[in-house]
Amino acid sequence: RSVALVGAPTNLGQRRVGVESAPETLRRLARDGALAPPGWDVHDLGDAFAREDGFRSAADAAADGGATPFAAASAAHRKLADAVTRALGAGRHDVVLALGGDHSVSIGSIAGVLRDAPSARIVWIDAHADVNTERTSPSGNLHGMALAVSRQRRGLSRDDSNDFGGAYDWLRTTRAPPLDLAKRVTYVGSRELDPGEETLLNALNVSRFTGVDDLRAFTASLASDDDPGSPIHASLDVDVLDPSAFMPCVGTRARGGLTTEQCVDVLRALAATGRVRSADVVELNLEACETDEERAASAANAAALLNALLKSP
Ligand code: DIR
Ligand code: MN
Ligand code: MN
Ligand code: MN
Repeated sequence: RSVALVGAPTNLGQRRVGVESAPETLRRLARDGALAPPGWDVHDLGDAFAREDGFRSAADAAADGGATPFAAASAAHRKLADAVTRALGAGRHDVVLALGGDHSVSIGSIAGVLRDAPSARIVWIDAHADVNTERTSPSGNLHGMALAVSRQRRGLSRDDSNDFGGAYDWLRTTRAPPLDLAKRVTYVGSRELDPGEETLLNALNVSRFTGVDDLRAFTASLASDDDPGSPIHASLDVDVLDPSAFMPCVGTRARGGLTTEQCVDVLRALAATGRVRSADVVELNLEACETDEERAASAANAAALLNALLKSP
């Protein structure tokens, strides 16, 4: 079986430098044979855009008040969407993995996936819900708005100016339908929601599985899915793991969280459906932690999660 890697080396969706280097880290693990289980063949398709196009220094972020540079972020995401659609369409790969980068890259990968398969399901595995709009976002960081953009193609701007300066207008002219949160999205592991996100998800009645019992309920629910034919895109923010024990190297540490083993179980259950066609792995930031031990553990745990997504033939 074949897994394709597409790099998305960007930090534009948040303010910390370092997350743009994760594709290189994950590739190194792939070259060392640590990324795919036996029976899988790794095909590295390179980066969807140049690192310079997705990079902002900490000084730049401070200079512009930390606000997301939407035009630059959007241009990178558009290239990722094209790379993902191309990789899926070629039919040569069983699974396509987008390697972030911060979680805003999912705006691109989801557009790319929905263009290939409009009925795809999104499983959002993350400590956070990433469904803030410009109005509800406490941070102004685009990585916390990825699903809101995929859903509405607009950010409900704070000041009633054009949303994102029109940067995401291209989403309206792709063949990708807007993402229906209630019908297509399931949250796993979300534990730190902002007030506006909580209100929205409750109003739309979006499925969320958080605690340990919930995780079991989620894996059980996969067997009785009402739409077993549709492909699954797993969007994996590694901050879903407990930062104190398993994933210290992330930009936003949320108290508590899954053990690596719990997350592996969820991912294996997803893989066992045979429906996982694509995934993101995002937010690994080896500059956001202190020691070499933390870096080694975080990278190894990220690789363990990716391996669990690939079903043994
Ligand atoms: C927070 C953090 N909810 C925000 N989001 C993160 O900025 O909107 N998502 N870190 O992964
Ligand atoms: Mn091959
Ligand atoms: Mn996230
Ligand atoms: Mn997160």
